[in-house]
Amino acid sequence: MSAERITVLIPGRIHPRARARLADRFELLEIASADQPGLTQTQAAKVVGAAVSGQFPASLIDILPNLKMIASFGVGYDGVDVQAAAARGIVVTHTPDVLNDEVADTAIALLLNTVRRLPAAENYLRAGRWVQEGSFPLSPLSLKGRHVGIHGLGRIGLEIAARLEPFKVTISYHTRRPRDDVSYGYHDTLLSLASAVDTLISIVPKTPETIGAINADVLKALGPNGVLINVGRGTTVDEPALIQALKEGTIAAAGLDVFAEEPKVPAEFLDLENISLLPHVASASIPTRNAMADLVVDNLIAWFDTGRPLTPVPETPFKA
Ligand code: NAP
Ligand code: 8YV
Repeated sequence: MSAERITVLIPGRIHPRARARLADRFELLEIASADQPGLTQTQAAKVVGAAVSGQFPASLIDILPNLKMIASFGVGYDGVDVQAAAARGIVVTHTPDVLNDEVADTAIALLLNTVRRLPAAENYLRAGRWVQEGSFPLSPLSLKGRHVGIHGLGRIGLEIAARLEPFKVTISYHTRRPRDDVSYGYHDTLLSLASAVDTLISIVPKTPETIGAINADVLKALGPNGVLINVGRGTTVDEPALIQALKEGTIAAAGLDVFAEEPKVPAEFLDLENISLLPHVASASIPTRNAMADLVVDNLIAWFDTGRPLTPVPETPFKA
């Protein structure tokens, strides 16, 4: 198949490096929104590949009769209806591994920010309060001696665990299936993990099973010295339950990079002092986002040149 004649659809915005490299190689068809594609039948019939950062619903897949591949930006691909794609034999790819280090680094930074209140301390200095009022208050919490539970010990969870080891904390984890390549303590339920630890770091995908998994019971089990860090997906946390837990001291503090309805952040979070908030920046460095953009493009090129995608999602595995 000649790559020059292949039309690639881009619904919404995508990383500029991905767009530029795709434009070099393919004919691009860019539309403002996946929800209201506004394509003519002739345009829709031309689309063979797609590159997306965000939503690619079944309603869009349904109107593209010749679509063969969707390359999604990001390791989490919950915005793409993979079941609809798989049912049509459409390959979906994502961008695993190239962001593991960045996301794990951010998880550790968010943990320290949350436990030691470092952003609040910097704001205190910048506001001139050190001079006017004296030393910033001692942080009630410390990382020292903590028992950290990792919810999701996959590619990124393992990197988080590796970074935690030098902090001399105890590490345990919960996944659906235990790993045979680590010596950390395994818990077969999230509730059991939360009961055993005082610090919970969540790095699981958005799936029907994980939605609302960190609920009032899990937060209660984490306890009054408990710290919750979420760098996975916002939907994993029952946000109203977390707000209540932070207000009532059911847990001590939380650090969130992700939210259920981004970019909207519940106003109650902003009013709380025992929470550290980031606007979904865990992978957001120029080098890492460039690597993710390259993997989106390289997947499309590999697929159309060789018939073999580089990093397909498990739901649409490569079959020779
Ligand atoms: P991964 O390698 O697939 O790891 C996922 C882990 O979650 C596995 O250990 C898996 O183990 C576990 N898991 C899945 N479903 C579970 C469930 N219902 N209960 C308990 N554990 C479950 O994925 P990854 O590359 O580490 O990425 C993880 C997620 O992080 C992504 O899907 C994305 O949503 C999020 N993420 C966020 C950012 C950010 O910017 N904040 C950046 C990158 C990734 P089992 O299959 O054995 O359960
Ligand atoms: C990106 C992410 O922020 O890879 C993921 O799953 O959540 C992040 O790396 C996101 O994909 C940007 O659209």
